Amino acid sequence: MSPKTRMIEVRQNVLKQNDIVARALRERFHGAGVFVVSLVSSPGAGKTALLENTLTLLRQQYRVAALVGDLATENDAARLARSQAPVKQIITGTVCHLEAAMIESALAGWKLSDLDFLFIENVGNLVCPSSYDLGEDLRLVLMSVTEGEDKPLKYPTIFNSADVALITKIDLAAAVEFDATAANASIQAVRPGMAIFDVSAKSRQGMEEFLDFLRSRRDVARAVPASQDAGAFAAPD
Ligand SMILES: Nc1nc2c(ncn2[C@@H]2O[C@H](COP(=O)(O)OP(=O)(O)O)[C@@H](O)[C@H]2O)c(=O)[nH]1
Ligand SMILES: [Mg+2]
Repeated sequence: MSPKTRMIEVRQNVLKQNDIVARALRERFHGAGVFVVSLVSSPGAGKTALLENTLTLLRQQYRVAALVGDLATENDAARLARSQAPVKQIITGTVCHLEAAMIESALAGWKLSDLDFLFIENVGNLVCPSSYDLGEDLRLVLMSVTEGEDKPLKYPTIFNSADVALITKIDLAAAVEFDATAANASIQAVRPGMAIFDVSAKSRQGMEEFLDFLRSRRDVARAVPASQDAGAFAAPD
């Protein structure tokens, strides 16, 4: 057996184990009636800024909480905690993505049935998080106007693993001569029909439409029996 064959086998086993934990998490989330939304993007695309706003605005009406993953520091948890929502930092050390088992451990001590929404900010990375199901109902992929319109073409896997795209920092679009038509075409080329929201965490442009979307997706998810919902995530090959 070559070392390469062995590496592939180990990777398949890790992913399989993750899928088992993720499936159990998804059933637990659904049983508790909590709608779980994860965020993936490159570092600095604006996940924490968007999430801080989301928690602050949704908290007026819903019970919300967040988990946030980074290789090091509790900086993002401190930013998110300004919303007054319960927040926990997951420190991954050298690991470039969150795994379902990390979510399971981080949830110890939290009563899920006390929550309407749980948000999970993944480690900033456009490659590693794509293969790991976290049991979430909805995965958002963020792409900021400063990153280049062709990012979806360069990193198709992460866009394929997500349900919805958000174009962030839209307040900076004119300053960086952002080409919205090209960006939308890149996303649609990789994932035809994908819903796209333009948002700014600074000006809050687009936030209400985005929050309305989250509310309606939660209402729809809660109307579906748990048995029909399990295994919604399709990890890319
Ligand atoms: N102008 C502008 N800056 C933003 C926006 N969202 C985030 N930023 C800035 O972009 C940087 C990275 O944001 P952060 O939320 O930490 O990104 P993350 O690494 O994806 O969590 C910070 O300096 C933010 O203040 C936005 O909507 N508009
Ligand atoms: Mg962050």
